[in-house]
Amino acid sequence: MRTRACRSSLLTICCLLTTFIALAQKPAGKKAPAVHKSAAATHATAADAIKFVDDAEKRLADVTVKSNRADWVQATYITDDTEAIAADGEKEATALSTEYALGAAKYTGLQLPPDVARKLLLLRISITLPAPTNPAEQEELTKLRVGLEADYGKGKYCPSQAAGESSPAAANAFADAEDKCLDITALERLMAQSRDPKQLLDLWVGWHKISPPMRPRYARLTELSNKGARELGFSDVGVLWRAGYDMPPDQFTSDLERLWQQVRPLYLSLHAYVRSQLVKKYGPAVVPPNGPIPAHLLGNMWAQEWGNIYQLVAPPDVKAPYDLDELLKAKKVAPLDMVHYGENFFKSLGFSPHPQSFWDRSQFTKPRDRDVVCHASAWDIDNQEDVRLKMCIQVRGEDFITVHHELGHTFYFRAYENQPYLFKGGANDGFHEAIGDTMALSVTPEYLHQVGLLDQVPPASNAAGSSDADIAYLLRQALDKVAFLPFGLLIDQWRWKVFSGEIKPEDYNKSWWELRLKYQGVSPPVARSEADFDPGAKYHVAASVPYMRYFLARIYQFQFQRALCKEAGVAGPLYRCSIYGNKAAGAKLNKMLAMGASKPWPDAMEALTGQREGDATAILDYFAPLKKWLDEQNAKNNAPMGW
Ligand code: X8Z
Ligand code: ZN
Repeated sequence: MRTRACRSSLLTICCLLTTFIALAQKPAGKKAPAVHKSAAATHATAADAIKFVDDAEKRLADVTVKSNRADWVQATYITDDTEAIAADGEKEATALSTEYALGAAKYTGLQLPPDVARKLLLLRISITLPAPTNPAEQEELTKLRVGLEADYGKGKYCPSQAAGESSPAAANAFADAEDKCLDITALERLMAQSRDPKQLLDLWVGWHKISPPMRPRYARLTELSNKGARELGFSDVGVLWRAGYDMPPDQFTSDLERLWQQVRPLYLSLHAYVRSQLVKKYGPAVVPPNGPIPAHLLGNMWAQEWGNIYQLVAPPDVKAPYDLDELLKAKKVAPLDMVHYGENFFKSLGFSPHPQSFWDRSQFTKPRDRDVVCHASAWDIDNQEDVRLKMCIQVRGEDFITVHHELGHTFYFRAYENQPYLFKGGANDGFHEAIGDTMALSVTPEYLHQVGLLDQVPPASNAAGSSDADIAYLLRQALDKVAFLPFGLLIDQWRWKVFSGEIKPEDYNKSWWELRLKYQGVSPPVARSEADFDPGAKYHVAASVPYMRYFLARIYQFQFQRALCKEAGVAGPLYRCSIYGNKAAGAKLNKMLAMGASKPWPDAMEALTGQREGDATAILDYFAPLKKWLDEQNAKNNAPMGW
């Protein structure tokens, strides 16, 4: 039933036990409406509960398929009409889900078959933005959500002076842009390529102008969805989101802190090293040697992944093993070929190919003639065969990895297609986000050589330790994987506080930058104020897609890879392991994927890894040679740590 990965799924699957939901449903201070009449009070029987769940599965399946189709058309053709149609579909689906979420409470306290009990629990927590029961407010909320996502999709920056004094890359992009306006795809490309701090600043500021108009609507969306959450018995939407991890919400919060503390020293080493290199490049007036890194200099609009500045921070004496952007271009790989590489990877593990409809109905590249939501996503339209990918693929390494990420979702959809409707979902949402990334960890130099993209494999590490090529590869990987960790963690720290009321609308921007400073050690490149709304310039905030899933996925994917490499019998360091072509690893993975959401996530984790918890030792093992190298470099350069 998890229909859209990387979308504000109406029915995002999560899992938990009765006791956890009881703990989640303690409205703090605010009185929840009396919706929870227990079985004893209503004289409901186990047979009633079974019938209720059966009905819910049938009706929700129907209504969500309709809503998915409307959402698909809207996301791939943004107009006022498609926006209205999508909002209508979402309204109907939300109303029905709310009805079932409220109704499920009637059966608490009954002795039920475990799968029925689990489905009832899932029904109660699976609405991302619950709407109040009042139809007018339902309509208002769905219009707000769809409208905010559409605004993001339509967002553009139209520089007043086009090519003028810009770098050659910018000049080309400006020349290409028919209307001299840059959408997020073009802006991302420029942010990745430009090394001119003035131009980077201009692009950064330009994009962040799309979001101030979202601010009042975002505040209203928060108010309405909180009202919906309270009607369901949760004190706010953040508590509802945290209830989806088979443990009490507070325990989930401390578990995240445990994981963050495991990886924080690695992040600090990377941050210190990158900053010291950026000081060399831009000078201490632009990059403070002891302070936070200005957010426009890291090769990415949100400073969330830093791989695009690899060339800037790579030590001059260490040759990069390869540049995936260049390999793809040299081999004349087209966007569609990139999807075929990804699909072939899954096929090599024993997965069935995607049906023809996937190739016919997906959006792989940006249409020339209309606004679309370019942010990549994977769709399960009909809970069966009709899976799709929506991207604006550019031929570059970053998108090669994103294609694998998205296919992780679509192959997960297919793997659990025989589960009953309410169990069609990831073990938790972090699992869904981790599968494709796990596959991309197998995109090693050896793998690229095997598939004909890389002519020569760089020398492997020797007995004495890691080779230069290994360090270069690991640094490139860390700039994406490790740099992302605090970003992944902070987005929902912000939203949870917004939902709980701890952050008020008048402090939206200030608190955003406080968190970015605290966790990431980055700063806004120009002074910001409450006239800005920088969170809204990030897709997942505008579109109301929960984000903690990506932090979890960064931890899980290394655990999954460690287990799969063991299953495949691949010896040697984890970072050199590719499971490409290994059917035993594929079978083990499929076993976990096919469980869908039918069991609490620790059971799924155990099926693949033998462990029952998130464990950052796998990511630390993977990067261990790099951590040693970074610490040596930082000591040699007298690079200060922290900010
Ligand atoms: O949104 C995504 C995917 C779709 S689920 C492309 N990701 C996050 C982001 O772009 O912010 C993948 C990594 C983090
Ligand atoms: Zn995803």
